[in-house]
Amino acid sequence: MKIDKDLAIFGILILLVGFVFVPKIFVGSDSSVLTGNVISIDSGHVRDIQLQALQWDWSEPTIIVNSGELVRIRATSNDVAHGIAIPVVDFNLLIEPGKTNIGEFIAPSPGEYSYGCSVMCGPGHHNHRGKLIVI
Ligand SMILES: [Cu+2]
Repeated sequence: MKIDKDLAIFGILILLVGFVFVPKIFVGSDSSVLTGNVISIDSGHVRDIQLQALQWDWSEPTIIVNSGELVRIRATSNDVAHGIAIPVVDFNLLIEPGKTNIGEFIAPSPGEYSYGCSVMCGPGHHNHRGKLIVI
């Protein structure tokens, strides 16, 4: 009779573990999708921006993104080396002729921000600027 009682207690413990801990694992993984900046990564959404830099302009002089989304810049140059610096998100990506360089940042809170070339690319470098609009 002692063995049957131990088995019953063991069975109850197994059931409790199943009911208490297993649902927590599923709730935990579901809720992590809904937190913080992880949203855009977990949902698979990436804002892909193809950007070509040239003396002294950009293929996308105005970049529009949604606040909180992951922005991926794929940058190329057909002339000389440039760079794209977006101070508000501490982003700086070198852009080299004949290459595609890729960088990512999380779009900040809504607003209008400026970006500019971070590599001395010739006499027009100081006006080599663009706009980042976050909605
Ligand atoms: Cu430049």
